[in-house]
Amino acid sequence: MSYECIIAEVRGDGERKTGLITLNRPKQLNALNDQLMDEMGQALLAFDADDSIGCIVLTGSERAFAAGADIPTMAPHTFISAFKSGLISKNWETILLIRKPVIAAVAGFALGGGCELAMMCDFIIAADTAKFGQPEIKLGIIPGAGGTQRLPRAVGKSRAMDMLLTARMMDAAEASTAGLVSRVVPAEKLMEEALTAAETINGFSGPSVMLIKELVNLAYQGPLKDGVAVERRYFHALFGTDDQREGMDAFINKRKPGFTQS
Ligand code: DAK
Repeated sequence: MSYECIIAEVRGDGERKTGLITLNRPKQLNALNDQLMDEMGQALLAFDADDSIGCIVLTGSERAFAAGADIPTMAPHTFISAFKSGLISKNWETILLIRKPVIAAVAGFALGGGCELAMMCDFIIAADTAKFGQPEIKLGIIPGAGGTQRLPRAVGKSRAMDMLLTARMMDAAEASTAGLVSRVVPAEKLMEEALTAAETINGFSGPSVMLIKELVNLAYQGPLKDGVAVERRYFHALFGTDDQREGMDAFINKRKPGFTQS
């Protein structure tokens, strides 16, 4: 299939190969418009369905992974037109349907929807030139593709609030310390590193690889509220144990507790 806003290629010479998708709107710093998102979705689904492909790498240019959703396309929308047309929602989450690992290889800007797209990948390998940010607040909007949800999970609440509220960018070194990216490499080694990681994964059992992806995502995506609700029930349940009575009585009577594991 031929695409205009992306390049889709197969790399590697092992039994299982790597699907490489390169975002390709260099003049707009790979700003994400409908056509690009449609094409990327089609390429991802095609690689996922192809048994000869074990792993997918998603990348941009040296200057930008993606500088966010395409601002001139978004600008004229009203609430009603955005709501009724499902603005951007309709083709943004195809990547979440992909069962094979998707590695983001990020150089340059990964901003707004670009940062969100990288965070929807399974892990991020960053060039030392990478800059991550959620600057939507400067446009009078907020992130719309999971930035307020995935960023705190990746870097913690305080840092996420800082980035989202001040619109400051995080460089590759900080992104690594914060846990947003798995490794930082010299820019000129980015593709080699990402393709080698993909090749390593291609050498393992496909079902194991896919199950690991599914299970890590289960751990990662479980809503905090559900986890806290389960915690609350177990907390209540412990008031049915002898050890709770013993522990609290011991504290109140200033003695050492004798727990009976019951
Ligand atoms: N859209 C369109 N064009 C963009 C762009 C963007 N996001 N970012 C950059 N460009 C274009 C510039 O307009 C410029 O075009 P020409 O003037 O040359 O024609 C060209 O790329 C080069 O940009 P600059 O001249 O500005 O280059 P600099 O090196 O000076 O600055 C920059 C690079 C990345 C710091 C700057 O361009 C910048 O601040 N760009 C905007 C970044 C931004 O605000 N991104 C967030 C956009 S909002 C949703 C899903 C996702 C979203 C929303 C909803 N749903 C699923 C509902 C996402 C929203 C966003 O991402």
